[in-house]
Parts: sequence; C-alpha cells; structure tokens
Amino acid sequence: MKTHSFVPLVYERPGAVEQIEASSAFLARLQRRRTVRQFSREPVARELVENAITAAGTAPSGAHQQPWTFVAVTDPEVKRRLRAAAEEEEQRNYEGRMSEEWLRALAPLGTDAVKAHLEDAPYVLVVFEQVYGLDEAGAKTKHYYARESVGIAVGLLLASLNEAGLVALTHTPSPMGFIRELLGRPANERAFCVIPVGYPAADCTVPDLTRKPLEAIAVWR
Ligand code: IYR
Repeated sequence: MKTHSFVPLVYERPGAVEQIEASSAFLARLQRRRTVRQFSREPVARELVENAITAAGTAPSGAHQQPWTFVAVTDPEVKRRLRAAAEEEEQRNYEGRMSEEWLRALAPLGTDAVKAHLEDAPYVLVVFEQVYGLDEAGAKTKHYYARESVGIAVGLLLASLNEAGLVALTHTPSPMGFIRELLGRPANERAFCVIPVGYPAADCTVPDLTRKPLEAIAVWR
C-alpha cells in the first residue's frame, strides 16, 4: 500500500476579531435553519446543489475512504415513483409498524404518511452510504466508520444548503431498501437518508420549536 506524499498545510490564521465575527455570523445563520416539510415547486439553480454536494464531500471520513454517493433526483417520473414507494412503506409504519411510543414522540410534529415533498421539491437528494468498497478487480474492500462519515457529510450538506438560502427536509423513509433498487445503485450502497431541497411553499409552517441552549448540551471539564 502506497503512502501519500506529505505537503505543507495551507492554513491562514485569521485575526481574533475576524474569528469571532465569522463564527457568530455562521451560528446566526444556522440558528435560522428550519426543517421544512412543505416545498414550493420553484426550480433551484443546479450550481447551488453542486456546491452543496461538493461541500458534503469535504467531510472527514474513515481512512479517507469517502464512502458516500449523492444521487440528485430531478426527473418527475423518478420522483413520482420514489414518493409512491415511500408512501406505501410509511402507510404501513403509521398503521402498525411503529410503536405507540414512537407515534407519541412524533405526534407534536404532525407528520404522516403523505410525502408530497418528494414530488414538490425540485431536487430530491438521496444520500447513500457505501457499506463496503469495490477495488478495480471488483473485490470487496472494508470501509471504516462509513456511517459516521456519511452523517458528518450530511451535516455539511445541510449547512451548505442553508448558506445558499435553500431549505431541506432530512427524511428517512423506512425501510429504505426500495430506494437502492429504484435508483439503480449497486449492492454495496445503502440509502442513508433522503433530502428534498428547494424553497419553502408560500404557506409553509413549521412547529414552534426551541433548541437546547449551550448550557444543556455542553459540559466543560
Ligand atoms: N419515517 C417516518 C416517521 C418519522 C420518524 C421520525 I424519528 C421523524 O423525526 C419524522 C418522521 C416519516 O417520514 O414520516
């Protein structure tokens, strides 16, 4: 196995004031991010989605294996099939597969089996985790921390979309097996989440949520 050559780090230390300003401004924009379930059908510039996927691809990953594939769905027929299949599964979830406790936890959000966002949003990004790799000979190679890596990538993707003034929904249809087949992805890929992306519908509402404050989520030792 060949090692990488090592090059000097490209790093420019910002001034202290600039550090505070940049981190505060980024935080303020993240604080305004909301998960949206009602999308406008207004199109989105492809470059914004390209930039968001490229940003996601900057995520650190186990052994730098970059175990992710982002499928950007815009074809109305593919979106229609995705919605139909997702709704069929969700119907079964809401009508019995989910526990009473789970349904109670979801009740405040008012979600149900209707997944109009899968057709309304101009882009539906399907994030796949490459559970294992395939070398040039087609042999399986082990991937390390693939899930964690993909989770980090999705975080960067959502942050980038937010920076671009777009809204998104992190959707995890369950079970997701049908998605791989529907999108013609190989056996080493497992759907991780589905992210409709676009602009909010004119009458979009969101639950009046609050976020845990710093004191509740941080421990200093
Ligand atoms: N997958 C279902 C249910 C669902 C589960 C959780 I946890 C949520 O935060 C929201 C929904 C659905 O998409 O409706």
